[in-house]
Amino acid sequence: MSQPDLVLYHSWISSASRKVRFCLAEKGLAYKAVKVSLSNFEHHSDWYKKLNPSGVVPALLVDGEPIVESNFINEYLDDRFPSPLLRPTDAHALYDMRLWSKYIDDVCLPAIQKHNWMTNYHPMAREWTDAELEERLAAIPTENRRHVWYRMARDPYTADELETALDILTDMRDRIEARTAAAGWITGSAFSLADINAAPYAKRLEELDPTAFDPDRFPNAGKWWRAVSTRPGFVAAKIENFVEQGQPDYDPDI
Ligand SMILES: N[C@@H](CCC(=O)N[C@@H](CS)C(=O)NCC(=O)O)C(=O)O
Repeated sequence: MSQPDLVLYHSWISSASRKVRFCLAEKGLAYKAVKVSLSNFEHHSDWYKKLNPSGVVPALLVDGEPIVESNFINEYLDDRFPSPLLRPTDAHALYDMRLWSKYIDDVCLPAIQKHNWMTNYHPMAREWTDAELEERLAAIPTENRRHVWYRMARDPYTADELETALDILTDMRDRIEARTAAAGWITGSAFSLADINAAPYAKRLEELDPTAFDPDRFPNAGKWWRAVSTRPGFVAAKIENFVEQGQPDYDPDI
């Protein structure tokens, strides 16, 4: 069977996009990457909301059909292209992989977002006039993200909120330290989507706290992070420094 046509609408610095790039690379799948500029609000444009009605990246077109939600995209890829298999076959381990991936999306994403958005979007959004703000908010399809963009413009995250967010990511590291004690991977006995889905968060945590994966203090998590971040798939996915990769002129061929 020939490979379907895959087009990934993504942002280099988006953790959810990074998860999908990592999965595509691990599977050796060829795809076209289309950059969606978040600072130019391309993700809130009508054409993009037809691909992802939530107005967030990523979206993957499979033979022209959009699929969304990075956890589900990665599972879809594993269903459709099972070699190499990236999910455990044991029912309980599979359940655990899904629970972990939901935790990453529900808990770690909003935490990382606080730091990323204060760096990237608050300096721009605070300059908007009330009329500009109203126009921007009107294009955002979900209440949750309207609220976050409002906060970027008028009510930035406080030092306490940023500290709590970092604590959440540090707790993720502690969970990884405990989970990897048995077999070196987050779920079950092999590298899986659980590891892929956590990797962009580990990368960003290490940038915010360079000691986060210190192998002397966190031997299991340190070893795990070295194993994950040196995989050819991780390197091919270009999960790189957030600030450098967030520059408008960063757009290498993938
Ligand atoms: N649950 C979604 C989250 C997607 C998401 O939040 N994407 C972020 C980047 S990591 C985004 O598009 N942010 C821009 C915005 O909300 O305006 C997924 O996993 O695909």
